[in-house]
Amino acid sequence: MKVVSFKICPFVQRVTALLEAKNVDYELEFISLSDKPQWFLDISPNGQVPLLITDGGEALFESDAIVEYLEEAFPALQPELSLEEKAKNRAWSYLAAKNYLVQCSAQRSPDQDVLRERSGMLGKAFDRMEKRLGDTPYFGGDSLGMVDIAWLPLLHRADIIERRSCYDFVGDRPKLKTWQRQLLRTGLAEKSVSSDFEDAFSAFYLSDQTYLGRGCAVDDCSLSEQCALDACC
Ligand SMILES: N[C@@H](CCC(=O)N[C@@H](CS)C(=O)NCC(=O)O)C(=O)O
Repeated sequence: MKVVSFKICPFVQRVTALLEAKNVDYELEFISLSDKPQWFLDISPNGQVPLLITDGGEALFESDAIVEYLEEAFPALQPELSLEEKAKNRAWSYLAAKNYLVQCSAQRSPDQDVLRERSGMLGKAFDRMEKRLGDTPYFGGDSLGMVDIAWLPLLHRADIIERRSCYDFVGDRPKLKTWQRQLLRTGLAEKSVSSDFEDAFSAFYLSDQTYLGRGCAVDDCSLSEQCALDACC
């Protein structure tokens, strides 16, 4: 099967992370979103990535629908769940997906006020998850499940931002932080993106056009020295 992709798209990463978690082989085809190829427009009802082309040639769209298809088409990550547990997991997964673009826009904030406002919106979802998380390594217990996969793109990006700009979207949410570390330890974050993902991501979100990229969001970190040298703030 083939995933039509755009390198830094979190919706795509949710799909590739699930394929990686299930050890399913797939090809990737990257397209330009500013100049979408005609073959893509011909088969994509919403004109968006991810698009999954199955081995039978069916084009599946909308990441929610694609991951549900993959969970049913290949051995389930969590086979023992009741219908009610599955419904709840979908709801917690939707909460992540609804916030992918919120996080993208927060990362692109041009100044402090905008960052504060957008980060606050993402923070509401993070607060809800912080309240829900228990003491197990993964959302649903001791093994990886669909909610973990849905939240991976958010927590992976938050980690890159923290490492490269010192700004911490997760903040003072200890359970979310522990869960973030656990998910990153699985290696799925790296496996589900291309090898130059971090550079491509940083070039877009941590450029001199963004508040985070200019290194202005932190007073107390090793980057502030560089920031002062560049007089960027
Ligand atoms: N609801 C869609 C959202 C996907 C989405 O927003 N993809 C973006 C890239 S991250 C895209 O294709 N944008 C191009 C466009 O909307 O024209 C899904 O879950 O698959």
